[in-house]
Amino acid sequence: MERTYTHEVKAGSRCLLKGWVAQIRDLGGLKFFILRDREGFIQVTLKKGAVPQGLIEFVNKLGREDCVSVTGEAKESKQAPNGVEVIPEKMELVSKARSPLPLDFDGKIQSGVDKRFDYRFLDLRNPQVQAIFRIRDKTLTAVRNYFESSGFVEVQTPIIQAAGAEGGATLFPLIYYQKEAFLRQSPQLYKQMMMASGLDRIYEIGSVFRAEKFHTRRHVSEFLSVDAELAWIDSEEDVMRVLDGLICGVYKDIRKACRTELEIIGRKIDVPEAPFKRLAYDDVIKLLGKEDVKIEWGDDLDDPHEKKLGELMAKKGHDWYFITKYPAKIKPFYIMMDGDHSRGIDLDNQGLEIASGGQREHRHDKLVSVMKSKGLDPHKFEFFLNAFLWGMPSHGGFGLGADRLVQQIVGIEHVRETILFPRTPDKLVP
Ligand code: AMO
Repeated sequence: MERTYTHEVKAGSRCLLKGWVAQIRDLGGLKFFILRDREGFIQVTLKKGAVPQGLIEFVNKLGREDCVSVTGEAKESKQAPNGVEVIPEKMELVSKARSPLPLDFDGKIQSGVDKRFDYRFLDLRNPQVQAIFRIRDKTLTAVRNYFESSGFVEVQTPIIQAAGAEGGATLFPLIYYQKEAFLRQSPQLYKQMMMASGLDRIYEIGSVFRAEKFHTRRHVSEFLSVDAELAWIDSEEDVMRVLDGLICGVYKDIRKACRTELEIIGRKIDVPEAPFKRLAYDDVIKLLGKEDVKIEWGDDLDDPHEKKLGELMAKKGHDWYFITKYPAKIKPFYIMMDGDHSRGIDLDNQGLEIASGGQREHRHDKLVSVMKSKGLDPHKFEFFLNAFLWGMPSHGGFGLGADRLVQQIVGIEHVRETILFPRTPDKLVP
C-alpha cells in the first residue's frame, strides 16, 4: 500500500500513515495518539476490545516523537481534530525517540535561540517554523519563474575567487593550492563579464559570504544572493523595472501557492503595486534632515536611517521604494558615476534594504580611472577588465538578498530565522 499523508485521509478508506507521535492520551479503556507528518496531524484511536490487545500494548510503550507507521481504516469522528480518526490494524515502530526532548518545540516559536539552532531538526518539527521554509522554497520557485518568463538565462559562476568586488573588510580568505583565494562576496565580476558574452540577460541564485563584524537583525555571514545582469540598457531605470516585476511576481505567486503556510504563521500579505516609488538620495537626506537621525550628504544609510525612512515612506503609502542617484563616493567602482552622483540604486521594503544595483560603467578607460580613484589596482582585475576590451554593451543589474526577501514576506524580526543553519560570527556548528 502506498503512503498516505494526513491531509489525504478520508473517512471510509484505508490508509498507511508514517510520522511522529506528537501526543498520547490514555483514558483507560480508550487510548489515542496524535500522529504528525509533513502535512499535519491525525488522531489514531484504540478502543479496548475493538482492536487487538497487541496494538494496545504497542501504544502503552510509545513515547513522544517516536517514529511509527500505522495501517488502518479511517472513520468519521466528531471528537477528533479534523473530524476523522484512524482505527489501526497494524503498527510498526520505525525508531524510538529519547526522553526528555532537549527542546520544546510545541506551540509558538520559542525563545532560547541558541538551543533552537543547536537542535534545528527538532525546531523544524514546529509547523510554524516549517512553514517559513516552505515559503522560502516557493519564493525561490517564484523568482525562477519570473526570470524564466522574462528571457533570463540561469548561470553558475565560481564561489572560489582570486579577488573580491565588495571591499577587503568582509572577505573570507582560504588557501587554494598554496595561493590565497577568497569565498565570493558576490558574483559581481563574473555576471558583468557575461554581458560581453552575448547571453544578454542572466541570473544566478547562489550562496555568497561576508565576514560581517556586527550582530544585527539583517546580517549573516553566508546568505543566498539572487543576482541579475542585463545588457543593452538605457539607464538604471531598466534595472529598476526588472525589480518591480520580480517583487510583484513573487508576492503574487506566494499569495497563491502558500495560503496554508501564511495561515499557519498568521500572516497576511498584499501584492505591492509597481512601479515602486523612485526617491533620489538627495531627497532622502532632506527628509531625514528633519528627523532625529544624524546624517550628512555623502553618508551611507545605516540601520537607523533606513528604519526612519521606512516609517516616513509608510506614512506616504510606500512600503516598497527605490533610493536612486547615490553619491559616487559610497558606491563601488563598477557602478557608473555621474559627477558627484552615481547610477547606483537600492530597493528597500519597510526600512530594510532588499536589493542593490544600478547601471554599470561599461567604458574600459573610465572604469580603470574610477578603480584608481578608489585606490584599487587595475592589474589585479585584469581578467575582469579584459571583458571590456572587445565590445562590452551598456549593462546593469542587481543583487537581492533572498533571505531578507523571505524575512519580509513572513514578517519575522531576524533574518537568521529564514536560514536552516545560519552562519554568524559566533555560529559555525551545526
Ligand atoms: P550588496 O552588498 O548591497 O550588493 O548586497 C546585495 C543585497 O544582499 C543582501 N545582503 C545581505 N543579506 C544578509 N546578510 C548580509 N550580511 C548581507 N549583505 C548584503 C541585501 C543587499 O541589498 N554586487 C552588489 C549587487 C549589484 O550591484 O549587483 C552587492 O553585492 O539584501
